Amino acid sequence: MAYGNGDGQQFIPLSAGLDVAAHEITHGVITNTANLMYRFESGAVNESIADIFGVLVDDSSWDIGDDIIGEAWLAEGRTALRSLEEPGKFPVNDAYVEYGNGSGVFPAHMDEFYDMPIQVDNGGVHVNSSIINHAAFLIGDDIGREALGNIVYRALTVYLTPISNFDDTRFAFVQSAVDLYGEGSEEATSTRNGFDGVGIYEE
Ligand SMILES: [Ca+2]
Ligand SMILES: [Zn+2]
Repeated sequence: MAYGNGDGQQFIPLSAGLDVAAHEITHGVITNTANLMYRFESGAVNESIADIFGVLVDDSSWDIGDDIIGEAWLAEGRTALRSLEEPGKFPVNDAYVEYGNGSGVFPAHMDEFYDMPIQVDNGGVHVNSSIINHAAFLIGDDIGREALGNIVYRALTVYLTPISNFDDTRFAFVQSAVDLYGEGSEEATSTRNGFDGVGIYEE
């Protein structure tokens, strides 16, 4: 695997972040399981699952990249790349702002979805991923990281496919929670609530 060395200003060498390493290795797991197509919503789900396992492996926070930010960004108050807990803490790349609602920050709800063309970040894979990320945070905050990991891993390996969109991802996570913990379980209820919380509702 190849990681960037960073520019020494915004980033130090990216392999210094356990969450970044876990994110990249999870892409290998995804490619060999659901193989979510790396564009638009399926690509954002791919990115989100890499972030989810990033914060499950590096469980000191719900932020991605908090160990690899360089002096220049730290001085500006930029302490990580993305946050699952509070996506809107961090700005998106300047080039992406025009496709959103004007806030210029990562989205945490479908109301804030960035409508990006394929030429720009493969249709927003690193941006709209924050919506699924935040659902995962809401679930994990409720039932714990271990149960969240079990649910997401089952969804990835049993239910998600190359063309799964956000609605399909809700179905996959909820069904996995029901399979593992039961229809009336707290885990199943929390999973439904997590997706409701980001505006992805039962079809
Ligand atoms: Ca982290
Ligand atoms: Zn990635």
